[in-house]
Amino acid sequence: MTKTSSVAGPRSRRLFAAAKQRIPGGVNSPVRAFNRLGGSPPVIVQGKGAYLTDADGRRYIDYVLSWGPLILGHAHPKVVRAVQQAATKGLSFGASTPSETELATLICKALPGMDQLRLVSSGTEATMSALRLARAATGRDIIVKCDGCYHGHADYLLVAAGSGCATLNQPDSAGVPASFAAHTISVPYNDVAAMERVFRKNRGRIAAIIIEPVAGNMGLILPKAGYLKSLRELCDAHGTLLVFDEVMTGFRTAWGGYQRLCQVQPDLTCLGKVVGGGMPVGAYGGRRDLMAHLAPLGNCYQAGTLSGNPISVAAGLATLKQVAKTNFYPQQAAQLTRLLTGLRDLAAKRNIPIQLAQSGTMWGFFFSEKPVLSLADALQSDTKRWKKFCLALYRNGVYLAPSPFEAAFWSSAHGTAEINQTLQAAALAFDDC
Ligand code: KE4
Repeated sequence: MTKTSSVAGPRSRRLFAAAKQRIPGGVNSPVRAFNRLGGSPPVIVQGKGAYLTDADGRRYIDYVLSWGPLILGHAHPKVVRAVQQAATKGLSFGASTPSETELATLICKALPGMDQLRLVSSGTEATMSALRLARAATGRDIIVKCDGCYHGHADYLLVAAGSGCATLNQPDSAGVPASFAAHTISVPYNDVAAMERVFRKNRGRIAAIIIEPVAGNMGLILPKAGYLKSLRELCDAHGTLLVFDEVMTGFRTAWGGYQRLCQVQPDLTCLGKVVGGGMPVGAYGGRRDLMAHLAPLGNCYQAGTLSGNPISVAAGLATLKQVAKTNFYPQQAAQLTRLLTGLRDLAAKRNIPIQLAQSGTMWGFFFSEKPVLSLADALQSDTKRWKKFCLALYRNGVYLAPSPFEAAFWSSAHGTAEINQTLQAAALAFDDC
């Protein structure tokens, strides 16, 4: 594909200009903006399998997959059919339905220690509700998170946050009164000593640690061996609840979530993305005694008009039934490993220092000589080289998040052809950067 000044073609540019008239920054979520790449983003008109098509008819191999949910790729026939069939029975009832119980049961059986869950409509609602529950159950106020982890945009979680906050250099958000964030403490990821210091200073006052067991919102950063187990032991020693934010990793790294791989059982788990199959679904759950604090059983209130929406639930059920098939995760992870091995070889041949990471069907990379274990490390990576590399990939038909502080994803719709095309594009991109 020839080099153009902008990634977006003329129609996309016109459409994006119109979007900016009515939608702040032209986007309904800041991560979609092209602030780090410059120019305007392709405006997407269709997704099919592993591919996106933009308004100018340009096709891209998609490794964003709607920021994680589309583990089967775009418009999977079985997911589309499930949504169509559900829609013919009505779009929303605001009442109990058989399908929401089926989805709750399927998820609870997949996550050890999850007796019950509540369905909500986004990851933000899941984490916000789980932490309110943790505060209610412990009677404590302080929440501890990690620098660069992103848990949605609840006021008190926009503290040293990753994802779009890191991308835009806004780790804390305007509009959040200091008093709202006063009970939130953030420490470096992968740093047990820092976490221990916080517990020593706040003995008996910490309601919960919330953590992404694999950090996917500052690029992809894996936990150091034993790190998550140390957090579990700290929580046990201090009567604090351990909350795994598996909105991204849940049913993405393994059936159930990363907790199945690392063998560390949190007290509460937050889910989203894959469990909705591309439709608005979040969930949070854990032990029955904890969930009993929730209204109408207890006095911890949480609600939602479209929670458990039957159309969204249909998409989630159809998706999970597909990934429940034997060998789905090992097969797809092995395919993704082929891609990363190819990328590693291409960079090595050009003496380009790159750190590649994978967890199941999610992956990431940094241009860095040294391993990246924390937000501070990620911020020191070569983001200038990342920009050139990413722009060249776009121009050669590969679609990645427009930020070095996001994870990338794989779907079962990707295969050998997409690996080969991606490596051809990457070879040109490595030569460009
Ligand atoms: P949502 O409210 O966006 O559904 O989920 C918030 C959330 C919570 N926890 C984790 C670990 C997450 O990754 C997210 C959302 N992820 C971002 C991308 N890194 C969503 C994309 C966006 O903000 O538009």
